[in-house]
Amino acid sequence: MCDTCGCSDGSGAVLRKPGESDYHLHVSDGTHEHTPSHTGEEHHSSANVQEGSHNHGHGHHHHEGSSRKIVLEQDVLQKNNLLAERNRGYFEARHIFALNFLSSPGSGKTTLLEKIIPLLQQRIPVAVIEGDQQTTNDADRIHALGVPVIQINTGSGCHLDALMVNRAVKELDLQDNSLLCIENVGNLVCPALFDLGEALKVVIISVTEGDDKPMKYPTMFHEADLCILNKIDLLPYVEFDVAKCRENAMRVNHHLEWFEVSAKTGEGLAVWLEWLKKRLLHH
Ligand SMILES: Nc1nc2c(ncn2[C@@H]2O[C@H](COP(=O)(O)OP(=O)(O)O)[C@@H](O)[C@H]2O)c(=O)[nH]1
Ligand SMILES: [Mg+2]
Repeated sequence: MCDTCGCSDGSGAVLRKPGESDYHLHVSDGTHEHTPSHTGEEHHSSANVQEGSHNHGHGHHHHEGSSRKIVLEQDVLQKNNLLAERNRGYFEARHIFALNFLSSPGSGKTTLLEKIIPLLQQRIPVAVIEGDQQTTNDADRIHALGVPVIQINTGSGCHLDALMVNRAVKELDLQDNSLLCIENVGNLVCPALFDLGEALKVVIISVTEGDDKPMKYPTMFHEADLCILNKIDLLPYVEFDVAKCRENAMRVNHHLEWFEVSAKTGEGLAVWLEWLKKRLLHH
């Protein structure tokens, strides 16, 4: 149970592969089999938490609910962080450079991957993990490029977590000295909190979303290593102040690398790819 956002945990997620309709693997950390009573208690507690924190008429319950919520939230994130570090160690040992792509739905994560993978593939093997609540649509799009890809369907979950990535990586035949692109579930809130073991977090915003997003969702921009402003081909048609958006993003995180691109026309991609190639060399 994710008390951060109220969605279900990794145990609800399913791995799927494009073109393999029989392939269907449930993500589980095994604790359900070994400690059923404990797990049940946890779920029971979380239900109480929700009830307590929404029931403002009962002050005592509300207080009790809030304090339990903090404990559970720390527990969930701490467990995730431990597994994320294991993923990171595995990636480092095999020289796999992992990028975690984060954005609202529709900012252009998949389009960007479709554009850059054919260019990167000439230099480095690429594999992709796709995250969405339902469908293998994005994995199908990546599969068409001929690179290894696996889809994680999170069901009601609104983010990927380290366990899902850990399981997905075991199902992908990753090569040493390769690039792993992880497309997170479209959401600017919860995915920011869940370390997957990636080398870099890449946040994408598009010019149709409004230039105030870094101020409204500071955690995401604070956690990100680089920000890609996408759909700059649409700038003549929308009200979007690029300088203001960048300034807002930098205010939240002054280490943030900033790139402006159009995944549709390819404008700006060369600059970003040059930067990425340098990072790959030093990896
Ligand atoms: N005009 C324009 N449209 C884009 C661009 N990048 C993506 N799109 C469109 O935005 C929509 C969502 O893109 P998608 O890659 O599926 O977004 P995702 O949900 O973040 O993976 C699609 O209709 C894309 O064709 C871009 O640079 N310019
Ligand atoms: Mg997508």
